[in-house]
Amino acid sequence: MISQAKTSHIGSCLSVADILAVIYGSVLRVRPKQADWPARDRLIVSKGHAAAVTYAAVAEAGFIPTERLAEYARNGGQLYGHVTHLGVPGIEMSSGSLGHGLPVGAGMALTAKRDGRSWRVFVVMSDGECDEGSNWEAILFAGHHRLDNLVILIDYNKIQSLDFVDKTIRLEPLAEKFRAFGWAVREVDGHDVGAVRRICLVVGDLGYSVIEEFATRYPKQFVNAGVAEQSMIGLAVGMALSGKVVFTYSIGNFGTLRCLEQIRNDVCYHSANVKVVAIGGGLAYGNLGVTHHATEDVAIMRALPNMTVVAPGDPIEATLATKAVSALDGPAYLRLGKAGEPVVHSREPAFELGRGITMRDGSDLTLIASGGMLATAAHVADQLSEKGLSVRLVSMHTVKPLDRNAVVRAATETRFVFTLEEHSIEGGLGGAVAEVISELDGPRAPLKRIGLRPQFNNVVGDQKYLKSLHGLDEEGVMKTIQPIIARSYGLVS
Ligand SMILES: Cc1ncc(C[n+]2csc(CCOP(=O)(O)OP(=O)(O)O)c2C)c(N)n1
Repeated sequence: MISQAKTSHIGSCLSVADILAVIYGSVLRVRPKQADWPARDRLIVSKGHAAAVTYAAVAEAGFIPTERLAEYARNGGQLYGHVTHLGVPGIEMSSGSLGHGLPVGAGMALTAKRDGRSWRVFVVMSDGECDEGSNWEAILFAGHHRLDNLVILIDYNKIQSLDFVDKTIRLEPLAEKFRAFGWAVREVDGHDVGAVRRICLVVGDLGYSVIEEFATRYPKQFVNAGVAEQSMIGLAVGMALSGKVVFTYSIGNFGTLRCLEQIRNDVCYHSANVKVVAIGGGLAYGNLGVTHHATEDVAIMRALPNMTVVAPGDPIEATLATKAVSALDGPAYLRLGKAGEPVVHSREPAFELGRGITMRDGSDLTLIASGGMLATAAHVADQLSEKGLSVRLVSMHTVKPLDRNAVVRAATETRFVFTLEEHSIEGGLGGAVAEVISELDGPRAPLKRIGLRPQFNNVVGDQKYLKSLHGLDEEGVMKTIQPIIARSYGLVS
């Protein structure tokens, strides 16, 4: 089954090998010796378990030498048992987790439309893959936007992992479902290579122009969260892999945790230039409930390779951080407040990702704060100074990569280190600082992580109220810090 948005095609075949042979062999406009040729057609094999035939087609088309096929699933080779892009020219996108390819393909097709480019996007999917909700979001999106440069080829072999498709989740009438979403559908025998080829070649001949519409409706480089969060990441990756810097945003956890696996596999693994923005980090959406609290997001994003994690401390840092992640070549997670946060800096500080801002120097203790806790930390620093203590205050706006030097200096030059964050004490800023300090040789200051208890809130409250319950208001932080200092070193009477 072959489908093209407002002109898309779908076909029946028992194996995807014939389809790939046709597409790589005579449909795709590509340059095997210049795999990243910007004007190339894009092919995404979303059913990544079809890796063996995909690599064979890539080799046959001349992207890699045939001898490299011996690397397939072999120790030390690069040809994984699921389709991988790393070290394999001719592969646009790694796959293996079903349901990722089409949203990315839709993002690529959208970019081509907006930029007035003539390249086309082909996505090879499986029938079992049609069970994935992310695909239906993308099908809806592509149909709505009439992406007539996007073609899905569904290997409709009627069998999926554990049983027949009909016995798992019935897809019929599949063609009609696509048509109802605004797609044109053709059904062909997938083994009839002539028929598959004829259908693929008509793609793009329909001349439906929506370029102007896109240019006016979408501000450049932004994916509007008008699409649901799963597809949003895929679309963004598609656009980023087509050369854009793309920002996605949603509130609380929605833009990160719902599509976590897509962020890992599609954004981070591809080092795609996607900036995931959370509006309302921490308890900003307090009384909307636990579902809206972003309280583990930093820990989870921080664990992802290639991801930069930024939680600016005030509106001035937020502006600087936005510019900095925009200029960064690669993925970033920008965790913002909900607006209305107090300004802490009296003038614009020097801002560099991965470098904490020392806002005041001191030798008794260091407060290291991220996100909105910077304001509280500044007030606490004032209070402690009034008591005669010499307080160092560091705004650690970038949690990853962490400013290791600033942490080491805090732990060796001052006598106590406290981290302050509106996030679970597990795995966020406190966790990151603890990792550095615990691996230090020699004497070092004790660390206390001040943050949210790692549990779901069971009472309703706005941000201020909930923060006070967790001891994250000024009074609560003082209550935590004072006895530690007094007990251990007698600095406070
Ligand atoms: C998100 C996700 N869940 C589960 C799997 C495990 N898995 C691998 S192949 C497959 C289904 C195979 O059937 P189908 O998708 O129809 O592909 P075909 O057998 O036709 O190639 C599944 C569930 C996966 N790859 N991704």
